[in-house]
Amino acid sequence: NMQCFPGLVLALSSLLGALALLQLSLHLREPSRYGKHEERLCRPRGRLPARCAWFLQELPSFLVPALLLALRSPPRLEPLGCRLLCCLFCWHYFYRTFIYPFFTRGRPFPLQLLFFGMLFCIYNGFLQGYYLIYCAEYPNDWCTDIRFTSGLLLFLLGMGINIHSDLLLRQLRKPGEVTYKIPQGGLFTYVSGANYFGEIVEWFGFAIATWSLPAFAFAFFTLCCIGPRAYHHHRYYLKTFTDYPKSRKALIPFVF
Ligand code: NDX
Repeated sequence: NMQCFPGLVLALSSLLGALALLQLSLHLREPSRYGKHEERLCRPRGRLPARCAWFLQELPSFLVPALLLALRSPPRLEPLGCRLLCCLFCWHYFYRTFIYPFFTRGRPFPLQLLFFGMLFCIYNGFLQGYYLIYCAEYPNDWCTDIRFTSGLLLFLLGMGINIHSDLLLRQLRKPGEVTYKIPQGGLFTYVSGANYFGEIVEWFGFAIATWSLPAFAFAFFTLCCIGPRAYHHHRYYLKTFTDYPKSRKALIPFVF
């Protein structure tokens, strides 16, 4: 029977923070080599169709916490906050695993990155799920706490922006097309990385709602991982399209 080891949560969260810094130092100058930043385009070996790749990569982030939640015995019924928060996490990854991949028109994804991405999703899925189901303690009225309500609001807002922006990106291509165009509409009016902006807002909202070290570590990781990527997308657009909207920022509307 599993129980809470606070030392384990602290260790795994610190390692996640360290990975975030590693990620930042590796990718501040050079983007991760997938999507528009992959150089050797016509090398079909060592890649998987985007659909399979995103499905496999993100599946553990849904499965691991969902199983932890379902299999805990005795089931944790109190407080409501824990289950609700765990369900929010699973809800995002339900979208990312079972919906997003089936509509994506992305290029084939490098196997090597897929492997690391999967490892990451197992790690983070375990950390968030384990903490919420075995360790987190909330007062019974957590659902009315300002941290919970404001965090939840940010989470939902971020998720809305993320899903809407993913949709706008997908509509830039016809099925089978792999070319890049200038994204238009929604938050893309203001930033090149609208989908990333949404995802970052979402995970900071989640961190505030859970008020927990693992969730803040993951929000920080997300920022370090896709923040630089938004910047590289922005530079790519400026370099590729001479008519790229001049007022558009990289990640944060009107700021950066
Ligand atoms: N998966 C998170 N590091 C990552 C995969 C890679 O969910 O070892 C992080 C995630 C992983 C990474 C993951 C973790 C760190 C890893 C890294 C690989 C190496 C690295 C493991 C797990 C590592 C150490 C050593 C430190 C541990 O053809 P295409 O694909 O470009 O098409 C795109 C299309 N598109 C356009 N179409 C037409 N015209 C245009 N102008 C277009 N621009 C884009 O839209 C795609 O089909 C689609 C989206 O593309 P893009 O590039 O905007 O987003 P993408 O990066 O593919 O992310 C997709 C979604 C997005 O909503 C994003 O917010 C979310 O996933 N995401 C992505 C990455 C990480 C993450 C969320 C998170 O940290 N929460």
